[in-house]
Amino acid sequence: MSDVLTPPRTKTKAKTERPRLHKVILLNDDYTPREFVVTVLKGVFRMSEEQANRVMMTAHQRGLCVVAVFTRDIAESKATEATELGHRKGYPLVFTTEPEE
Ligand code: TYC
Repeated sequence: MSDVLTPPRTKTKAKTERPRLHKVILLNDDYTPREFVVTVLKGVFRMSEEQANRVMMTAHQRGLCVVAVFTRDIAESKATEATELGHRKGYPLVFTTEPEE
């Protein structure tokens, strides 16, 4: 009889990890008109007037506000689009992104 052990059979299981979500963050500044920030939030992030007002006022009072979370590509393209709308009008409005923990 042989003493050779057969190695344990290993199975590889494909694990699909959920993509990390990224936050879009609105930064306050002293120059962009409040109404313009609300218009951008409604247009780019599909918010109601009330939601947009709440987010704008939170950023205005606290310095920043998380607008929404998306997959990285969508978060980045929405932040860029919203920031460009402000810059096109000469406003220093900034939307940035950050990965969720
Ligand atoms: N602070 C601006 C003002 O007083 C309004 C504003 C709010 C700008 C939120 C940016 O993210 C912002 N005109």
